[in-house]
Amino acid sequence: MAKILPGETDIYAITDAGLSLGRPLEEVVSALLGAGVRIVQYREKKLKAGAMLEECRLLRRLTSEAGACFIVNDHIDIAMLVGADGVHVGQEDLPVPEVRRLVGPDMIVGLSTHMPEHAREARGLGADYIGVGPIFATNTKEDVVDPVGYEYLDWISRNADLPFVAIGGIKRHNIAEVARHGARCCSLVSELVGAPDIRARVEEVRKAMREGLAG
Ligand code: 3NM
Repeated sequence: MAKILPGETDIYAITDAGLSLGRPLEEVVSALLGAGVRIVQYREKKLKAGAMLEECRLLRRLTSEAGACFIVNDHIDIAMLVGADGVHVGQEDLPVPEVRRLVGPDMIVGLSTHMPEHAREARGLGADYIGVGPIFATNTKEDVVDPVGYEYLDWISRNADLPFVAIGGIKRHNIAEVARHGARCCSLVSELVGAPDIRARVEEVRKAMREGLAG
């Protein structure tokens, strides 16, 4: 078990089998962890619950061995069954207070937010961190809201009362700019799991982010 929040680390990786160039989940996540990624979220929309449970058991083992934090998207039951470090929900999923009632005080609860109003509510609802996005257009998430651009990110950088992770369309060519707008932690899906050499891609992304943070 490793409870690591956005802000305590720079990269927050999210799985997506459909973007992983046909490679098995174990290979993809092992590469991410081998590259030093310290938060991994399991986010798969197309599998049945039984198959998800098996995959989450595997990721719990891999992340524990690596001392990394393991978050499950949406599926509170599976997160609890495998002893994940946290769960992540969206605005239209189970409300955070109900999630908290289920998972108890210790599990991390993350909430996707898309506007200052969502962010202002998040802490009172009991969220431990928020996602801020989509910063740019993305094809990775279905039913995604319009990009929030830098406006919301700039606002959150000045006003955040919770750790936050920027997400949505973040790539190695724009991450320095995202960091300059105040993001200390970025979540990337297609840019990482879709890279032919995941380790090399994580290093590239990290380097670009460091350059952005350095100003
Ligand atoms: N959540 P990519 S955007 C899972 O804005 C997810 O809440 C978002 O994928 C949000 O890095 C997104 O490939 C997908 O653009 C991000």
